[in-house]
Amino acid sequence: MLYHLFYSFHDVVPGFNVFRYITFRALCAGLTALVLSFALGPLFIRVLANRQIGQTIREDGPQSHLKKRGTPTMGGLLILMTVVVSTLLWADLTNRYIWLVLAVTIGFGFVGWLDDYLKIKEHNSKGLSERAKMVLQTLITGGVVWYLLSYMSMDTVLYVPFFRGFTPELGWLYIPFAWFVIVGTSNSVNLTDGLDGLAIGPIISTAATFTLLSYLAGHSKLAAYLYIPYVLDAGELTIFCGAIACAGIGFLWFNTYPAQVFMGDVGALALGGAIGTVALITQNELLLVIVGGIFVMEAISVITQRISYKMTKKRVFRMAPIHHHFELSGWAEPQVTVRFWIISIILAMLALATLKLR
Ligand code: 57M
Repeated sequence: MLYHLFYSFHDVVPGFNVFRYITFRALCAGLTALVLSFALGPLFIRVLANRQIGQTIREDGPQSHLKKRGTPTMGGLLILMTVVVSTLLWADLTNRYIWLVLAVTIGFGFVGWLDDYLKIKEHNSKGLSERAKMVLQTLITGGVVWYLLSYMSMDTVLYVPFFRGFTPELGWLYIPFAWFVIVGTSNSVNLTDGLDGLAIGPIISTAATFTLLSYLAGHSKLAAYLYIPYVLDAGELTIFCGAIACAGIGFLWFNTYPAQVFMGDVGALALGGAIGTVALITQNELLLVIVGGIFVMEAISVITQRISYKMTKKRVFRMAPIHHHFELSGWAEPQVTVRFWIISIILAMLALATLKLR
C-alpha cells in the first residue's frame, strides 16, 4: 500500500522514484518486519502467557524438555502478522504471485493454528490428527497448483542444478511433484521445530537465499546470464521473502535459548508452506533441497527411524527427529541448534554457488 501511495507521487517528488525498485522495497519490508517484531514481541508474549497459551510437553521426550512446560506457544502468529503487514505495505498489490503466497501462508497458518488450539484446549500433545492435517494441507496445495496451471501458465519443466541442458518435462507428474514440494516442506519445517531457535535459523537462511533467487528469477537479463528460468513477475516475491527472513530474525530474538516463546504449528506449517510455494513459482525446487538441507535431513531421520523400527524393532537414532539424537548423545541444546545453523549457512552458500556451475 505504501508502495502504491508513494510511487503515485513520483512525478511530484522525484525522490519517490526509488519506490519503483524491488531491492529498495525489499529492504523497507525487511526493516518493517524487524521493527514490528521488536515492538510487538514483548506485548504479544505477555498476552499469550496471560491467556495461558502454553506448550504441553510429551512425557516420552528428552527429560531436559520437561522444564519447558508452559512456555507460551503460537508465537508464529506474530511472525505471520509481521510478514503479511510488511508485504502488504511494500509489495506491488497488482502482482498475483504476492496474493498467492499470502493465501498459502494464511491457509497453512490456519491448519497449524487449529492443531495448536486443540493441543491447548485438550491439554495434550495430540492436536489435529495426522490425516486431518494432511487433508487440509492437500486441499490448499491443490488450490495453488490449480491456480498456477490455469491462470499463470506455469512451466511444468524441472530445472536441475549443475545440468543446464537437462530439463525433463514433468507433464501430469507436476501435480504430485508440486504437492510433495509444498506439503513436504511444510511438514519438514514442523519436524525441525523441536529445539529453541532450531527451525527459525534455517528458515532465515533459506528465506534470505530465496530473496536473492526470486530477484534473479524475475530479472530477464540476470536470469539469462545465469541460465536460470526467467519467471515474469516473480521478482516481487523478493519483498515477501525479505519480510520472512527479517520477521524470522525478529522472532529469533525471543525464541533463542532459553526460549520465551515457541512458534507453534501455526508458524512452522505456514513458513514451510510459504517457502515451498516460492520454490515452486521460481522453479528452484531442487535448489530448495540443498538450501533447506536441514529440513530434509530432519524428515529423512524420521522416515528412516520409523521404517527401521517397524521392520526390525531396532532404532537407527537414539530418538527421531535427529536433533533429539544429538541431545541424547550429550550435546547441549544450544550446541545442536547453533551447529545446525552453521550447516544451513554452508548449504545456502553451496546452493548459491550452483548458480555459477551450470
Ligand atoms: C512437532 N514439536 C515439538 C512447539 C513448536 C512422526 C513423528 C516423528 C512426529 C514428531 C512430531 O510430532 N513433530 C512435530 C515437533 C514440540 O514443539 C511444539 O511444536 C511446534 C512445532 N510443530 O513450535 O509449539 C516440542 O519441541 C520443543 N521445542 C523447543 N523449542 C522450540 O523453539 O524446545 C519446540 C520449539 C516442545 C518443546 O519441547 O514441546 C515436539 O518435539 O513435540 N514426533 C516427535 O518429534 C517425537 N518423536 C518420536 O516419537 N520418535 C520416534 C519415532 C519412531 C519417529 C522414535 O524416535 O522412536 C518426539 N517428540 C518429543 N519428544 N517431544 C519424541 C520426543
